Amino acid sequence: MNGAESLVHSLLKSGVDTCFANPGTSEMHFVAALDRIPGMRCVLGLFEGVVTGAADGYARVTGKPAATLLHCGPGLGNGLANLHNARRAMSPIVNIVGDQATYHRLLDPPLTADAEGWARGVSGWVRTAMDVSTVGADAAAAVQASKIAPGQVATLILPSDTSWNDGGVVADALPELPTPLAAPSQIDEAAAILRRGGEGVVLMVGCDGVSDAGLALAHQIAAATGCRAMADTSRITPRGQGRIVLDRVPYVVEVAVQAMKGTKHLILCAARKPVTFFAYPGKPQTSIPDDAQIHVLARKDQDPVDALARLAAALGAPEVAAPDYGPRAELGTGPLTPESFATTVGALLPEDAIVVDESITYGRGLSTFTRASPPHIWMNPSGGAIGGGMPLAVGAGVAAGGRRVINLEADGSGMYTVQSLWTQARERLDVTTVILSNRKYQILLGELANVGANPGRTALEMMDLGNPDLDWPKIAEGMGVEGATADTADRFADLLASALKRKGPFLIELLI
Ligand SMILES: Cc1ncc(C[n+]2csc(CCOP(=O)(O)OP(=O)(O)O)c2C)c(N)n1
Repeated sequence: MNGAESLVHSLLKSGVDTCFANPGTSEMHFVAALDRIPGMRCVLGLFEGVVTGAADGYARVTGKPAATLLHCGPGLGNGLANLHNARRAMSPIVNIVGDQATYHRLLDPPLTADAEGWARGVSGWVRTAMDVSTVGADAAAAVQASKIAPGQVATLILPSDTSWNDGGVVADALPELPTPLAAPSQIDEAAAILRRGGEGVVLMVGCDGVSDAGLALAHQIAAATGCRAMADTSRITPRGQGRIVLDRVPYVVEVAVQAMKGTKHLILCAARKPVTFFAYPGKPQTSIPDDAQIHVLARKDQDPVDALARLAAALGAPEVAAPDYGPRAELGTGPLTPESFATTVGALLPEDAIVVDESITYGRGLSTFTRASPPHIWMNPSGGAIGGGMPLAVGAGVAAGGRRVINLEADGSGMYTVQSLWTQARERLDVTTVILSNRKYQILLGELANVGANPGRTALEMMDLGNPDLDWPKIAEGMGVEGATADTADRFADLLASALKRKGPFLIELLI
């Protein structure tokens, strides 16, 4: 058995059965091993940003890692932005980077780069497999590391000689490391604050706290004490009728400051104190008032659901039903507006849908108008690196098991990783993509004003995606995905209703 074969066997033994790949010469033995070993689903992405973003989307839906297969430092480099998004989402990923043979690396051939160094910025665990006999054990260790709470990227660099040499040894799965529980003092401190009353107290829940169980407990605590429960970053957000939907801190600084005004105590449960996306001249860096006290109910590496359950018990907070979000949104009619777009999505969202939201500026009505839709899950590219949405939809589509993926995608962001459509066609994924074609980097026009810059023609041209206009149905068709254009809400409703019924991918371009 060669090293590559021991790697594939060991990954399978550790429960990793899906690999998003873009291989090169140094990965040929891994690819050849896949022919001989059944059980690994291998999905080709035509750019490494698709590969890494898809592994993120897969992890978010299944809760378990997929493997990637990337080629040397430059292949890893192409995949870094979406590994960054995965790091921010705390997604478990076994990130495999093939590299130069151990003895050839010394000659500094063209594709040689500091792969370990590049990996380190996005990975919680990095190892280079240096000997064929330990590649299997390295793979098992990478899977174990990727699952350490709250989840992380584990990068295994694989020199080609450790792949092709004989002497591979298959490793058994390593046990999942237990997630530490919050200390009693953490629960006591939060309980003491909340016993004094919930006025001015914000309970901020993140990571796996944003799960059905965690959200129900946060809602229970809020109902019993009058505090405000809010959500921070998580891999996915369960939403819809019958579920608890928590507010988030808004993006725009002034709106965020207003929303968080009066906060006296901020209780963090696997969450971070909110900071603004950027600094702006003369504006605050956080929406939390300076005199607010911070309390840590659970760190990110501690179990947030357990901490919430113990806090609810300490407070004697009884179970409460989810609020009724009222009637479902109705189909939009007339011109396309953020509202008619959002109500149409809300009206048609199928039960158990997986929504990948990279709608940037046009999605501002979505959270309101999808609240009363049937239960579904929601995800965003968590690290703010645009171009995450379409790859997330690929990974979610591979993991979906019959569920529908709806990717709401701003046109500028979509162009970063547009090759995702080809993988969707090839794998026949049930992904419906809605492109929000404003032919602008709209959000940056707002940011110009926010930073106090004074734009002239050249500056404005840097935010204009027209001249030439992108023709999305043609782009999609060229990659094997059928598409159509809508310029009214009625036409959008017709197209979305029929796209959601058909098998396989479809793209709708909204001219907004
Ligand atoms: C990887 C990366 N590159 C660049 C940016 C800067 N950036 C933020 S938003 C944006 C444009 C977004 O335009 P689009 O996706 O069309 O959405 P719109 O603002 O028009 O709604 C850019 C370039 C970023 N966040 N991430």
